[in-house]
Amino acid sequence: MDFRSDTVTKPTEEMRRAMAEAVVGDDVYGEDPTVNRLEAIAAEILGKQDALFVTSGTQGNQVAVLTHCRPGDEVILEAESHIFLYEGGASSALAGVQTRPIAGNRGAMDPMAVKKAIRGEDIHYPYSGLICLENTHNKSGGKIVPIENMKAIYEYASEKGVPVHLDGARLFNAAVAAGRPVTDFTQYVDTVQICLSKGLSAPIGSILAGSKSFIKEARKWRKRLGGGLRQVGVIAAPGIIAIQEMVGRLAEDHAHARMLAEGLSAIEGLYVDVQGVDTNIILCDIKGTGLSNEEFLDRLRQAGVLAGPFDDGVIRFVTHREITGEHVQQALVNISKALKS
Ligand code: TLP
Repeated sequence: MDFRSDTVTKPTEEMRRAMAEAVVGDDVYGEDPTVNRLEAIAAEILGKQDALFVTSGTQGNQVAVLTHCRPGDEVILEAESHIFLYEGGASSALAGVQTRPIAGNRGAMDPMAVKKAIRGEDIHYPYSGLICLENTHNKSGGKIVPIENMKAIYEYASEKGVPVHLDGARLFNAAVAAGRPVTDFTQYVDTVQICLSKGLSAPIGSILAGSKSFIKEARKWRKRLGGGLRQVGVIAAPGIIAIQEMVGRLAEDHAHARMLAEGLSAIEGLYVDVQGVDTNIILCDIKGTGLSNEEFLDRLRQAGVLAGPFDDGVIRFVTHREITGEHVQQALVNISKALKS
């Protein structure tokens, strides 16, 4: 029972068949019909003019930073965002930008703090090149950043002519849990990256979407990064199934996450803010067990349950397509036993 991440989901049988049967061509020449179809479908679903198939969420975010910014620009982002914490400093290493982290609340930056952080004209200052949002917000436990929050930030940003990019690795989780179309979120950003390879279960790939001119330039950055692939329809084919057929079922993952959160919080020594579980990520405080993260994870592993370290004394559990309701029940029994022994 692997709760480490929704990235562990394997392609479905239908996806494997689609991979085998995909009609392909050389995508660097723009001649792969399957990639072209995926990009058209994704642009339409995300409410943007155009879209680009990229290898990973990290590549999508970094191509966005590279395309929006010039070296020396400043990127305003949430202090625990994936782009800031988990992309190996790529924004500095590749785009040559500096980052301006703003502390958030449940993953949401205060729009007034963002407004204040946007630089005015002064010879000493960097240009504010980009604002990055993340929804759902991973580090705060899969929280949905409210649409009104995105709107307020977008309005300030637009006034100042600063573009807004959304790391929407799990945007469909937010949309499904909020019961809102995904375009309700994307209307308040200029560009968006979504992952096909997380809860949506494709084996690989992300989409970067935005205006026609932005995607034209982004395509060039992807090429510069060595991301211009050839008969890549074989991996775009499962992406089409992911974005067209796998979104609705994310609600199951959210129900399982709730079930797991409730069960974990009933185990002595564990604490979960059950009401705070918006989507498929659970943060479990284990300090009450007196175990270190390593000891705790080791006990779970021996009991057939995998989870991931997150912070000191905090373990992350993620639900996904390969975790059923029975798995959740079984995992709870096993965890409870493992902590008693
Ligand atoms: N997140 C992974 C790890 O990198 C932490 C996970 O298991 O959650 N944005 C967000 C919000 C993400 O959570 C991730 C992956 C990415 C971007 C990067 O996607 P990939 O792994 O495709 O580069």
